[in-house]
Amino acid sequence: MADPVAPTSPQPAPSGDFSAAVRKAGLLAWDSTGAEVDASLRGQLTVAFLGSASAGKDSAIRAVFGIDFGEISPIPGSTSSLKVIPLDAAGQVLLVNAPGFGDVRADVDQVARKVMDDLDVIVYVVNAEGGATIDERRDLDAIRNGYGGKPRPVLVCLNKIDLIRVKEREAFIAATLEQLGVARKDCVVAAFDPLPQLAAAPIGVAEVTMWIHDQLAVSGKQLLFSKHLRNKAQACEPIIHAAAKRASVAGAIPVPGADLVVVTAIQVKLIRDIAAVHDAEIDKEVALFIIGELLSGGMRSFVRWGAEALKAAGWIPGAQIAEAAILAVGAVVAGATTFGVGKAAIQYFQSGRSLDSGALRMVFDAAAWDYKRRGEAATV
Ligand SMILES: Nc1nc2c(ncn2[C@@H]2O[C@H](COP(=O)(O)OP(=O)(O)OP(=O)(O)O)[C@@H](O)[C@H]2O)c(=O)[nH]1
Ligand SMILES: [Mg+2]
Repeated sequence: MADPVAPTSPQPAPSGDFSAAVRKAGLLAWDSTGAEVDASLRGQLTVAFLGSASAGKDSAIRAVFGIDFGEISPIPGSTSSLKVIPLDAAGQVLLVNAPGFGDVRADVDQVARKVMDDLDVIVYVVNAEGGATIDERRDLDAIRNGYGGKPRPVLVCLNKIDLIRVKEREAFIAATLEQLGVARKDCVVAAFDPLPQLAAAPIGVAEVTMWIHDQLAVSGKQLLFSKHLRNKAQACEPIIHAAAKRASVAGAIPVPGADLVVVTAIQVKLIRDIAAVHDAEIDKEVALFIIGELLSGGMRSFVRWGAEALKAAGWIPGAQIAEAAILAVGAVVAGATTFGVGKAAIQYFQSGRSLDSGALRMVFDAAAWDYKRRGEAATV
């Protein structure tokens, strides 16, 4: 067996070189990611909220998008039972609010029917109080098989869960899902408009947005969706998780000599996506400052941990040693730093674009450690 190569004596990573490398990779990524973000904001997205009377469709739309359906003019061709409203002036993003029963396409005109045929995602709201009915099962089966013959993702929301006693909830959820023939992964337990004495805030909104985001990632429409959500910070969560996952899969290592280009490109794109969700412009220099400051400035705790962990794994810049160990550490570092960059970017936009680097660093470090800890917990 070959002798393991002794790690080099611990030296701080050359942060000057590292900053320059990050900047170079960031500049490279800047131009290409701009076109990518623009492209993902084009196109058409339609999300439908279906369900029986009083199930909570309007409440769901209010909790997720922050709009009151009744106050916006529906597009012509809608009826009182099926309403279609645009979320933006160009009508790129449409919401449908309709009863679930029967073929609602039958009694609307061609425009609304076309909308129903082009649905991207369906949220089917069930009133938990009283449980699911046979009609709802039949209706849901028809919806799952597709309007216009096209099957599409259907999320079932068991709404008004606040009205079910806490100790009865789990059994109730299991029984209702069984009755509806729905897998747990395609269900969110929710209370979109809970009684204030039972829950202080809506329940399940983050899970609904996460589920829809992940479904839309297949067609590349997720950013268009996130941009219209009520809670901007929450809207960015699935984007950050997806980026961190991509970064860690890339297994690249944000220290000199490693595949910095891939991870930096993911991070630049992440910051641009977060800017788009906040409807804000982001300056190239600001984006590069955020990434550069967080990853290199002063070698703070998380980045220092990464550099030292890599050395412990036998990493020497430029050499191909203990590759598997390096990849494992590199994946954690890439995922965690990307997660941290995303959280710091949210902080930047939420604070009205104030570049307080001390505050950004605190957010970054806490998020990166948190991501690492949760990653370890998941692999135990
Ligand atoms: N306790 C409780 N009540 C809710 C919840 N969600 C909605 N409601 C109430 O249920 C009633 C119906 O809610 P809507 O959102 O109007 O339901 P809808 O599906 O749009 O109803 P229709 O358009 O009439 O079919 C309202 O009084 C809501 O306040 C919830 O999570 N918990
Ligand atoms: Mg309604």
